[in-house]
This record gives sequence, C-alpha cells and structure tokens, in this order.
Amino acid sequence: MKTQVAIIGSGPAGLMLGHLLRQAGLDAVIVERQSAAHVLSRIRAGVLETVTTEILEDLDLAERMNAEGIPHHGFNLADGERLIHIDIKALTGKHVLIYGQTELTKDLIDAAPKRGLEIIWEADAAALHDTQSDAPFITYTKGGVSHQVDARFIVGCDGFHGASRKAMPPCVGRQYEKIYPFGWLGILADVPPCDQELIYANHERGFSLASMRSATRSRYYIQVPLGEKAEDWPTGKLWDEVCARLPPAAAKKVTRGPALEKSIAPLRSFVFEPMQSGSLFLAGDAAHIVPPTGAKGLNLAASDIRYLSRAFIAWFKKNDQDAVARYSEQALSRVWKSERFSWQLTMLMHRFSEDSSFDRRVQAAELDYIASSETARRAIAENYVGLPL
Ligand code: RFL
Ligand code: PHB
Repeated sequence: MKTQVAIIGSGPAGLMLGHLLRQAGLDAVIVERQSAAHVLSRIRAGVLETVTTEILEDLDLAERMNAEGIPHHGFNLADGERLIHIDIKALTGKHVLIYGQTELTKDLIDAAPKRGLEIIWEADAAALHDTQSDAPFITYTKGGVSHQVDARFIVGCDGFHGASRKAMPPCVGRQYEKIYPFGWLGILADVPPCDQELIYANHERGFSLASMRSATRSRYYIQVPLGEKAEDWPTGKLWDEVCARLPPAAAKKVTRGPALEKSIAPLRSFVFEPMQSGSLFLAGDAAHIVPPTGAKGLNLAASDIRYLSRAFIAWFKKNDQDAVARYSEQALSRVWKSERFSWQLTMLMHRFSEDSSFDRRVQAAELDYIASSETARRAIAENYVGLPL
C-alpha cells in the first residue's frame, strides 16, 4: 500500500491528523494495534480547550459535541474547607468544554469511512523503516500476514509506550522526565456530579478531583501511593475517601453508585526532543506526557496536530518546506509551557510524603495568595483555557 502520510496510532492525535489531511485532499492511512472497541473503551480526558474543539468544528464533526458537551466557565481549587473559585470566563473571556475523550474519539472513528480515512485495526508488530530517507515505510502483521505501507512521511501518534519514539535515531534525541511518587485512582459512575464545576482539592489525606462527563455521569479521582492497585479499593471505600477529601459542602452532595470503570494512572512529566528527525514525526503522548492535573494531555495532542497538519498541507500543496522544518520547535514551545503549568498545579494540589513542614506552609501560602490575588487567578485561568497557538 502507498500513501502520503502513514500514521501509527488511532488515538485522538492520529485521528485528528488523518481527518485534517483527508479534508485537504491528501492521502493518509492509520495503523492501530488495538481493535476499535478497545480504543473506544478507554476512559481518559474530559476537559477540552478551544484548540481541540476548533479542530472538530473545522472538520464539520462538532454536531454531537456541541449538543452534548457542557461549557464550563470556571473551576475551583479547594484548600481543606476553603473553596477558591477560578472564574475563567471573567478572567479570560473564554471557557472549556466538558466532553469525554471517548466521545470525541468515537465521532472521529465513525466519520472515517465516509471521509476516506483508512484505519487498519489490530495491526501487530508495527515497525518503522528508512525513517531518515525520503521513502520511509511501515511494516506490520495482521492475521499472521505481513503488510507494508510506503509513505513520504511517517507520524508516530502511538502514545507513550508506542514504537515510534524508539525508532528515533539514538544520536538525535534527548528526554526530560519527572516521575511523581503517586498515581490517580479514578472512578466513573452514572450519578449526578456533586457540583456544577470541577473541584481540585488539596486535603491532608491527599489530592482529590470531582469531575464529570454529563449531568448524569461523574468522574472522581483520588491521589494514591505508587504500587496500589484498583482491586485494593472496593467501591464503598473509594467513595468514603472521595468524600473525606472534598470540602464538606461538596462532600455532602456526592451521590454514590456502582463503578462503571475504576483504574489507576501513574503521574509523569516527560518530553522527548526533537519531535522530528528525517521523515519521522512525533505527536501527542508519543512525544510528551503531562500529569493530568492541568487537563492538558489531549489538548497538547491537538495543538501538535494543528501545527503538523498545516505543515504537511503546505508541503504537499504549495511545495513549501519551511513549516515542516519548523514543526518541532513550534510544537515544543507550547509543550513546555503546558509542562510547566501541569507541574505547577500538581505540586500545588498534591500531598508529598517527604514534604517538610516548610514545604507544606509554602503550599498553603501559595493557595492563600491565589485566593487573594486576581492576577494570580488570571495566570491560572489563562493557562487552564489554553495558551494561544
Ligand atoms: P493515545 O490516546 O495514547 O493513543 C495512542 C494510540 O496508539 C496505539 N498504539 C499503537 N498502534 C500501533 N502500533 C503500536 N506499536 C502502537 N502502540 C500504541 C494505541 O493503542 C492508541 O490507540 O495518544 P494520543 O493520541 O497522543 O492522545 C493523548 C491523550 O490520550 C492523553 O494525552 C490524554 O488522555 C491525557 N489526559 C487528559 N488530557 C486532557 O487534555 N484533558 C484531560 O482532562 C485529561 N485527563 C488524561 C486525563 C489521561 C489520563 N490517563 C489515563 C493517563 C485523565 C487521565 C486519568
Ligand atoms: C476528567 O474528568 O477525567 C479530568 C478532568 C480534569 C482533569 C483531569 C481529568 O484535570
């Protein structure tokens, strides 16, 4: 098979890129290791910035998102019993949209056949070849049969554990990493949310987050030490812990229910530089990871794809090579600002077992400063809604 852009991975990054290229009349093929059902069963992000919603709008695939998504004009930071409201609408004039990554992925997958975007599901052992030449190719096996996709460019949208980053020539890359000593245990349940807005709570028992997917579906997270397993947390015990950590007014309004999904995600900050070498490009989680505290991961994948799709369209349609050459530098500039914000919010809102009493007092002072300073709240709001492209 021959195409212009071969994409590895059918998460949000690969799907958005494939659709934007097809819309411009370019050929693209996606090679995905999992089945469509598996990809659609993963519960992940819930907060979309304008950079992400605008891609769906531009693709004319925003109908369900606009009907079912919930605009949020603010969110809350809790410090024990105190609630600090971040009025993102008043501070920035913008908002974020509550719409699950699962739903966005579904909209993109459902539209693929009629837009001529081929997705090869259950493709095993994807391997990248000749990535430093003008004729790179991917090989994979499906049902025991070997296949090859020849392309002008390969884009690794295969997430943190994918094959693409490992295919970068060893001499070109540098990675930056920070591992946090805890994970987030999440529960999804068909119960109404405890508040109209999200609450990120710093509590002496550890961080918790009250989030939602809709007026009838809630998502809660609690900070747990590394090494704990979701099975160690019977649902009743998890609800007790969520309620113990949220401010009392919100805790009283928590409705408990059976878990539709329960899982633990480790927290990590990670950047691989550069995001391009020869004919191989990285986008989304394949190149960078942020801890979920800032709700940035999916939105960063969207900004990478905005830059990269524009660059490929300029290359193929106008023979303009500049944007492709600038992609890595352009994307990394936004990536590092989101890394900084996600790290800052993570450090502010979590409890660290090795914290000295001094560290904890500094954390409390910072929350106090945010509560008293509109300037501090505006800086948080500006980053939360997403910095300009
Ligand atoms: P994905 O979604 O991981 O997709 C990668 C795809 O590549 C496939 N793959 C391969 N295919 C072929 N061959 C191989 N060798 C392959 N290896 C892997 C995989 O099967 C998969 O389909 O990466 P992508 O597209 O870059 O998207 C990134 C986002 O998924 C991620 O950043 C967000 O989910 C992060 N995130 C959040 N982001 C936000 O913007 N807002 C949020 O509110 C938010 N909340 C979250 C989150 C992530 C979380 N977890 C579970 C880590 C909450 C959580 C709990
Ligand atoms: C979620 O609803 O899954 C969610 C919301 C906000 C975050 C992270 C996750 O910062």
